[in-house]
Amino acid sequence: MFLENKENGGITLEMTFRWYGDSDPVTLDKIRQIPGVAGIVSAIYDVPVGEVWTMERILTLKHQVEAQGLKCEVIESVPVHEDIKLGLASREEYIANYCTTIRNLGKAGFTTICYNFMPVFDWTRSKLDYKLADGSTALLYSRETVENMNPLTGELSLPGWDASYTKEDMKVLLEQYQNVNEEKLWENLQYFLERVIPVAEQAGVKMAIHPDDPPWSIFGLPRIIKNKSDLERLIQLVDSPNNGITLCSGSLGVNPENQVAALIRYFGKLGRIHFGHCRNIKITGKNCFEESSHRSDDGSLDMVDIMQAYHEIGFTGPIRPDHGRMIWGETGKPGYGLYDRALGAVYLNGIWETLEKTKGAMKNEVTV
Ligand code: DNO
Repeated sequence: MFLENKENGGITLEMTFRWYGDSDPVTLDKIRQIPGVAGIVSAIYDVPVGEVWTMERILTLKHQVEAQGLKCEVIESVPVHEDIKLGLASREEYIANYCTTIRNLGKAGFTTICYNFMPVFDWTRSKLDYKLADGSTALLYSRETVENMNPLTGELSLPGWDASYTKEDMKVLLEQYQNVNEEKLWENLQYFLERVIPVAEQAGVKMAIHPDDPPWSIFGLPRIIKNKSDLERLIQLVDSPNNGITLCSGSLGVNPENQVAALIRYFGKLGRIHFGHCRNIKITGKNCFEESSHRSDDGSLDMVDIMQAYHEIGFTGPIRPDHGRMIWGETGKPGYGLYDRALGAVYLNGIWETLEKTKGAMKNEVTV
């Protein structure tokens, strides 16, 4: 998957880029021109949640990406059906389907599956086109706005979640979650992992849970992957190297108590980080933030420290730049335009190259 640079004993960064399939205005032929991007992370978007991904569909995706000279080994995401998170009897069938999908992905040569266990809503923001001082637009989370939103009246704009819920579906789903507190959600996660991790082990696939974004409860729903102790509990639920983490700096980092680089060092040394999402955010108040460019000076996170932590642990997994702002007049999927994410990839690659070369220089100093 990832090549050792034998000459200086260094590590090649496996830089990837998220692609939303044929409907994505950011096409593969554009992505392949970003310096240093070696692979794509993607998914099959039109299979309903809970159904099996067939070999045929999986191989079509893989071959389409590889035909552009890009690697295709990471899936983001195979979504987990709500019945599994709710612990309903129907979860058996959905878990069996999930296991078949893992087996199929393994057979096709996929190494990593990113997924999440957030009830109902994936990542949540209150504004998708917040204007920054330089005229670009970014995603914004304001605690006050979200607290005043009501999922039942449609006063909601959430780019990351499945917009196919009707108001009625949403009402039923939210009612079902009345019976699921955090402990129950943990139990349901454990039940799921006890069944899928052995399959992932056999299939040679690493499961990488994405932290809750933002890492606190919204709309009264339980959220359980928010900080170090949650991640620690997660990896112990089923103690297998295939049970790991997507370390998302922007999700965890909006809570200043989460020291992102320290988390990378800690879980990286345990071999449980299987995928890195690298982005910066600017904390603007308690549980309030805006998304910034990747550059350290523009946000609250020290991206050099973060990349250094990956470098120190000898990280060999895939990494991707995460959300970007909309710049240079680009329009498209909020957070997932081409330009700012491409700048992010190049910036992260630049930091890595410096770390590699500085390491070499230090070695020389010692030996001269
Ligand atoms: C947001 C993404 C998430 C992520 C899922 C993984 O930009 O990082 O939507 O893909 O949570 O299941």
